[in-house]
Amino acid sequence: MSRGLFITLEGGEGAGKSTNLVFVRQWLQREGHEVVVTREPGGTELGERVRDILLHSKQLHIAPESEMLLMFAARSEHIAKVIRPALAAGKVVLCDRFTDATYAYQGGGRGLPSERIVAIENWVQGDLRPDLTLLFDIPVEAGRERAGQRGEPDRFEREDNEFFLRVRQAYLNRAAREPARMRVIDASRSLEQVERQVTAVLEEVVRGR
Ligand code: Z5A
Repeated sequence: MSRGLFITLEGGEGAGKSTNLVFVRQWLQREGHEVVVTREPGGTELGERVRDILLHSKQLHIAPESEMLLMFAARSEHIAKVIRPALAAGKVVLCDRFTDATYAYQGGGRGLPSERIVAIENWVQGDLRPDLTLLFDIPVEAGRERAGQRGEPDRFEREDNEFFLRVRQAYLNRAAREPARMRVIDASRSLEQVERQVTAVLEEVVRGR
């Protein structure tokens, strides 16, 4: 393999990304791939600090434009230090959220025009795009119910249902425009049924390469 494979996991709150990330990693390792697991915002020292600001600054009002630029600042570091080196070494990069989340949350959720996101995406990423994105889709209420069983909500989790409905729609719109890359998984099903859908996609896309 001359270049590794870049796989991202996306979805609304409580959709099961973190749960399924473990399943995807194990599937890839059984297939003989070397896997680098990472996340956004985060994945580097700078990225994790930015994540802390973005998720846990309870009193700080952050303008949507600043929020988007912070996501891309963290991403730029992540691409340079983690993602590109791993791909160049032929590894599989498995990333919990990437730029589709910016289109969904800062675009759909916060209402920033997608042309601005496109411009910064092109500048920061050059030609780097995920090879495969698994979109874990679940109705907002059901996802929030699953997520709500955890501790105190972060800055995003405190948003209302309308915000998350826009996020979900933005994700689904992107998947409809790029069906080959972005595969929608019905995450409202049982874990076993979700894993079956994920396996089918991995067999088709990863084994098929
Ligand atoms: N963000 C952004 O705004 N812009 C960007 O560009 C980027 C990110 C990159 C951090 O994300 C926040 O950053 C995110 C968007 C923003 N904010 N939000 N909301 P995160 O990924 O770290 O946090 P999260 O979205 O809150 O993830 P999450 O709520 O942990 O969701 P999840 O990982 O998809 O869910 P989970 O932890 O795997 O599962 C939730 C629970 O459901 C858990 O108890 C599971 O055991 C259970 N579960 C999972 N699957 C099932 C099934 N199939 N049946 C029953 N129960 C299940």
